[in-house]
Amino acid sequence: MSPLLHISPEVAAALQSGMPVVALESTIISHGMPYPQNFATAQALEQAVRDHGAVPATIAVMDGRLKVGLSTAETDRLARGGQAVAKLSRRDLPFVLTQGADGATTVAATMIIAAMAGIRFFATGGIGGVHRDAPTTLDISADLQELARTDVAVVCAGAKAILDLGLTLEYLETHGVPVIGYQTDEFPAFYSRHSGLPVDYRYDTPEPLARALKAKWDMGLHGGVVIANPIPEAYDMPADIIETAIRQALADASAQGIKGKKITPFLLARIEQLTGGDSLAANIQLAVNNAALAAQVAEAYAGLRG
Ligand code: PSU
Ligand code: MN
Repeated sequence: MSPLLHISPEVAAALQSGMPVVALESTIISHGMPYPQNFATAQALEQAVRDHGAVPATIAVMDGRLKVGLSTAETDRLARGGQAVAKLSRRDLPFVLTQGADGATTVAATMIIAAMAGIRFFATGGIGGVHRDAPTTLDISADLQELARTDVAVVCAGAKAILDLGLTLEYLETHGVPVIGYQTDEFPAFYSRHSGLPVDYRYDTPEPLARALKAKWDMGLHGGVVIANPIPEAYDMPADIIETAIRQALADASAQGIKGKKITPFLLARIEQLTGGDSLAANIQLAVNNAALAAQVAEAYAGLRG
């Protein structure tokens, strides 16, 4: 194990004994939601993992340390810090590390640190993807390249509908990243259950899915997997309402010249305002739902190895 890693005693013990462990990211805390809902959500995600028989490992950089498993005080620091905390992707990790600073890890950076610790399952809200204006801006999330190379399965509610979902799926196909629908044939669109776009494979229970993942990695087919888990029915947002809010938010971002890594946090916050908080409630519920599923798949996978 890398000496750069600082693994909490609880997570270290779980890894040692082969118990299922689920990684959780920290950008969703610092950049994806406002305080204090972000703190409450971080706690709820950990609880959902525990309720389904696995150990949560929230990942971040704190004081220049790669942390796997955060204390309540550390989670609170990232939650209160909000946009002032650095947002870290693959390119940023060595610099924040050696500067002794704090940083919230995106899907890409969380996958890297999870893999270093030997954690194969990770739950979040939605992965980054190909932005709608990518043909001119080339804005494609580094999450997709990470999925192409790092051996972690990411449970998400699809990709945020602020993206071009069709192009995101094309990109994943090119890079050999399987997209699995959990109890669905359709790639979910984060705030809503439907996109009209097909997934590659559908599974309805954790165990056969865990076996397929084991076969992939046993074959030496490196890289991640997207496990797409639709938002629970009760929180599914009508596609026209969310699409109207997204278009407005995108127009506002463009008018204000927001670009690069600031765009995703800007859009999430703007959509929350435009939907009167409904999108935030949906985001929290879908993330908790993903944490629960990741724990179940991690448990099934641990059972195969055991
Ligand atoms: N999903 C959420 N909220 C978020 C994100 C995902 O529900 O805030 C974050 C993730 O950390 C993801 C990042 O990796 O947005 C993508 O940012 P970008 O588009 O700049 O790559
Ligand atoms: Mn980007």
